[in-house]
Amino acid sequence: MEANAEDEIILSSLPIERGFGTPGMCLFQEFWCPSTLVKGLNIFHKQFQAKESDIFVASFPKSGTTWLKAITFAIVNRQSFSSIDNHPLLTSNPHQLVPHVEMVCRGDLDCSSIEPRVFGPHTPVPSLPNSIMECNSKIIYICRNPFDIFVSAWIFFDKVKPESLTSLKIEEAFEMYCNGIIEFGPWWSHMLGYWKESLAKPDKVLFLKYEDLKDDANFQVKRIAEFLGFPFTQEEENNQVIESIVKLCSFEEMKNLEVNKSGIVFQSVENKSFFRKGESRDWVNYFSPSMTEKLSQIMEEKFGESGDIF
Ligand code: PAP
Repeated sequence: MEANAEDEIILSSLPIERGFGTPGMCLFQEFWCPSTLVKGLNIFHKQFQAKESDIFVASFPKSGTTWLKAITFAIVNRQSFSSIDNHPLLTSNPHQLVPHVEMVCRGDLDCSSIEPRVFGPHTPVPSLPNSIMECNSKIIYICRNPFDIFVSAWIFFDKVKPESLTSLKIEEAFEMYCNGIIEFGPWWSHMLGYWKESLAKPDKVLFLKYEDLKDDANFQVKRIAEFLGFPFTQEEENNQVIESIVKLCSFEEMKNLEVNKSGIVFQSVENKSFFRKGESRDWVNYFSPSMTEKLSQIMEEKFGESGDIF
């Protein structure tokens, strides 16, 4: 069967909802997938051939993907770009250097032939291709406080949605979020899937938190490099290579680059929309007491038995 015919059959048989920024999302393999990505996801799931050296920067949207893509790219390519002055991150958005793997599979983005290849999936664990799980490729997952994810997502998707789609009021978006209805949601099963995988296979999956990166980026960058098999030498540490990567990838530096003020990725998304505040706990400026109570309850219910995920 041709891919298009197969896509149509899949799409027509799936439940559909509007997303935060997408007119139609399908419940595809138990998560909400923008219908425009079903084709890419299906190809990714069934045909993607991972290489041993591949690195996957996985995340639920708005958890710190852009930041971790930049850090990972800078760590693994530091021998090629030892001079920070002409580093690709100064002239390209991290999403151009570390492509959205579902879009690569859909045929919209090129993937680098340089190894290690670094990709950014938003796909939850159960829908990852077997080839990723069966080889020695590495997955780094970035998780963020669900309160901050909600605010970041509500604001981001409102900016990038098609003009024909009405804006969601915060109460409407919150209701959807609490029901797991958001691009790549439910967010709790996304996080739990990678959390459990990181506990079962600590050499395969590194589970990071946005808040920990904010607290001590130097320590986390060192930890990521060791996990990926690209540890810093003593000489590099003495030469402040870790600090220079942290600075290059910092919110303030990246937000103020010309490419991130004026460029576009994924055909129509402004690079600047990926850099808003870059802070933890901005949610306190948006949540009412009843929203706080409701989301806290959901987190207790979903994560209560999962130890210290938060
Ligand atoms: P994506 O999943 O669509 O790629 P993602 O990068 O995960 O988005 O999320 C963007 C959030 O990361 C924004 O958070 P905010 O809305 O709360 O501000 C953005 O500001 C933040 N962000 C982007 N780059 C950095 C960075 N270098 N350091 C810290 N936070 C960052």
